[in-house]
Amino acid sequence: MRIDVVSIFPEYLAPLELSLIGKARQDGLLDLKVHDLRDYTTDRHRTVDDTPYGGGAGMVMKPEPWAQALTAVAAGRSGDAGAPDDGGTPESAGPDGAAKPVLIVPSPAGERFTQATAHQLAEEDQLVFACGRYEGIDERVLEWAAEHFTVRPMSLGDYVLNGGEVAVLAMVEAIGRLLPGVVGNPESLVEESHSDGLLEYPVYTKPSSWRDRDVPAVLLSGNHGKIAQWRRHEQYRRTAERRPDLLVEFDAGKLPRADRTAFSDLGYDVVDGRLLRRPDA
Ligand code: JA5
Repeated sequence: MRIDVVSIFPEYLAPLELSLIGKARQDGLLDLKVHDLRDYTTDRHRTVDDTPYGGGAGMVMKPEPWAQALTAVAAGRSGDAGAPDDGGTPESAGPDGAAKPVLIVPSPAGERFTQATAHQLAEEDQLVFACGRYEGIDERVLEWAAEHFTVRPMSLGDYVLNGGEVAVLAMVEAIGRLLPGVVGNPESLVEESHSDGLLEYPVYTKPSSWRDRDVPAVLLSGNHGKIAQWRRHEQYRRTAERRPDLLVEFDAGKLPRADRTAFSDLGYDVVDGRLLRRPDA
C-alpha cells in the first residue's frame, strides 16, 4: 500500500517511522511519504492561509497549494516512493475509469472512522491524508478533489484537535496493522474481529497475587471452557457498564443459556434476537 500525508507540520508525523508502522515500511509492506504543503506554494512567504470570506475568527487554508500538492501525490510524482520509478503504468489514472486513490480529510465534521472503515481502507492501493490546520481547508478543494480521488472527510470522535495530524497518526496505525504481514501473529487480528462489537475482557499476568490483589481463580484453573465463558461474561459486563450503546447492535440470536442468564443479571432480556434493557433494572 502507498500512503501520502500532506501537512504543514511534517515533523508531527515522525512517529510513523517508529514501531509497527516503521517496521512495515522497512519490510516494504507500506510505502509512506510525508509531504510539506509549503513546498507547493509559489510566493516568497510560502503562504498557506488567508482570512475567511464572511468574516469570523481564525484563518482558512488557501486552495491552490492544496491543489498543487494533491495533484502531485495523485500522479505519484512527488518525492521518493521507495522503489525507483520503472517508467511503467501509473498506479492510478485519474478522471478516466481507473481506480482513484482515497483522499482522507480529518475533520470533526467528517464521517466516523471505525474498525470497519480501517478494514475497508486497508484494501485500497493508495491513501492520501490531507491534514488541515487553523479553521480548516477551503471547501472547494474537497469538491475539486473528487475528480481525482474518492474524498472521505473522517472524524475519530466528537472532540476538537488543532489539526488533522494526530488523527492521521491514529488512522494510519489502525489501517497499517491490518495490512498482510504487518502484525506478526495474525491470530491477534482474528481474536479482535471475533469480539462481535463487544469490549475486550480484562487481562492479567504474573505474579498471581500482587499487592493483595489476586488474579481471578478461574484463570488459574486450567479449565479452558470455563475460562472462555468467564471472559465472554466479562465482556458483557464491561460493555453493559461502559458502552451500553454497543449492545443495541449486538446479535443475541443464538446465545447459550448461561449467556442469557449473564445478560439477565446485567438487566437485559433477549427479545427477537436483540438485547432489551429491562425498565426496572
Ligand atoms: C480537527 C483544522 O476526530 C477528531 C478530529 C478533530 C479534528 C480533526 S479530526 N481534524 C481537525 C482539523 O482542524 O483539521
